[in-house]
Amino acid sequence: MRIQSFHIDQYNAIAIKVHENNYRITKELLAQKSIDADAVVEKLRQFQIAIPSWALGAGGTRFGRFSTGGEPGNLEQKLDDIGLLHALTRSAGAISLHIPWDIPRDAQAIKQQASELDIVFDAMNSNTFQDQKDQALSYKFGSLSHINADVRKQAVEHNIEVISYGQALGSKSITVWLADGSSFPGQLNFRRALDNTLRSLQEIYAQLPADWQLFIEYKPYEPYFYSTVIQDWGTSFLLANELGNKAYTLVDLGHHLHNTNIEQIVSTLMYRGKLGGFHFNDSKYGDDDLTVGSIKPYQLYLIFNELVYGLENNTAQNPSPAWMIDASHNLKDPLEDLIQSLEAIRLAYAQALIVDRQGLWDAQLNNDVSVGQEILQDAFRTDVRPLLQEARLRSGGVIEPIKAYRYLNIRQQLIKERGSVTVATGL
Ligand code: LRH
Ligand code: MN
Repeated sequence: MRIQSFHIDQYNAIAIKVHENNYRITKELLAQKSIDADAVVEKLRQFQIAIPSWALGAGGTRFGRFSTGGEPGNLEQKLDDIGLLHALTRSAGAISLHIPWDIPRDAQAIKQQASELDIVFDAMNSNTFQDQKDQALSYKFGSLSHINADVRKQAVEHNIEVISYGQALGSKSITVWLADGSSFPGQLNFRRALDNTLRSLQEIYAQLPADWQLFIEYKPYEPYFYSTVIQDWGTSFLLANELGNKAYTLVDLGHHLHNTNIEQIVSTLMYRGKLGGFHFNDSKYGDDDLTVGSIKPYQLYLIFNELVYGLENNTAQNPSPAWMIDASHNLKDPLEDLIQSLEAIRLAYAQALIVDRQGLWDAQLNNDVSVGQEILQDAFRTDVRPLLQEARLRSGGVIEPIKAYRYLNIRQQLIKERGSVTVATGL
């Protein structure tokens, strides 16, 4: 299914009057604070977020999986679904592939289809946390950290193969997340595991094209429940510094122990120019991979507050981070879930863009704690949704994507085209 411009116009005709009034009011309100609403809208139009190729179907847990129907059964259909998201929101202009779940059989054809949909290829993802049926050696006891050099070699070669798939598609980065770890004290020698991991990453880094980046994703636990080799930002930061200036730390919001101050981690990584990118999602307990902003929207805003400040004061030349979603959909329609995640990320960004930076800086200089909070929460409590709607409208998208998605009966169309039993590869 492809969305045509008449579909967009048909829906916007319903919502335009109310939107124009809301945008005029918001523009005046921000002008009183000498904030140029149009400038924020332009920044929002440039802000594109990568959709994970592994999150376009109904995910599952070990307790079960409930199909959505009309799920994409191959990479071409996944690209079409991201094309639908991008047509509606004009903010999903990138895909992040996971190999081998989404091997591009015909890279040229996939690249052609993506460019027709105005989609680029963001970070590639390797997978040494599952054994593939034709695999010689198992990753049960690790991959890049494995005690057996042949297993490490197999995992290094897989990552280099993933880079070559990415080169064929025009991607410029690879994310390495390792499940490697242990579930019982005494199972692993921490030092040897970390040293093996560093030397394996150095072999991969040596094959990284000059204009590529390598993102090292950390996670405290799961699938193992006593130790994880790359457990926290400090370990990822250590490895990225050992590797060189093309290596960075990737922050998955769900990969933190309770009440971790993630916005401070973001500030610290940018302080040394080592923030590579994000896997946006939300969580209440573990790595729940829930809709972004559905549980802790204020934390997401505080993270963007550090990002906007860090990019406006980029002394360490931190590159523009990779903006990617990493979520799993067990209850909602995957496309509606992703639309809501895109909205939450862009709301937090817009709120961070309207913070009175000079006022906050002065309050901090004077240790005026109350005013500091007042300034931060004033932006968070400002309804910036008309700015996001205006950005979509100016970019040829719809004013309200979820309502348009329902109005255009997209899921029903997909079920008619693909049936109700297709299962998308991924989590
Ligand atoms: C690990 C992770 C990683 C992916 C996987 C799909 O929890 O966040 O980013 O490879 O999810
Ligand atoms: Mn992730």
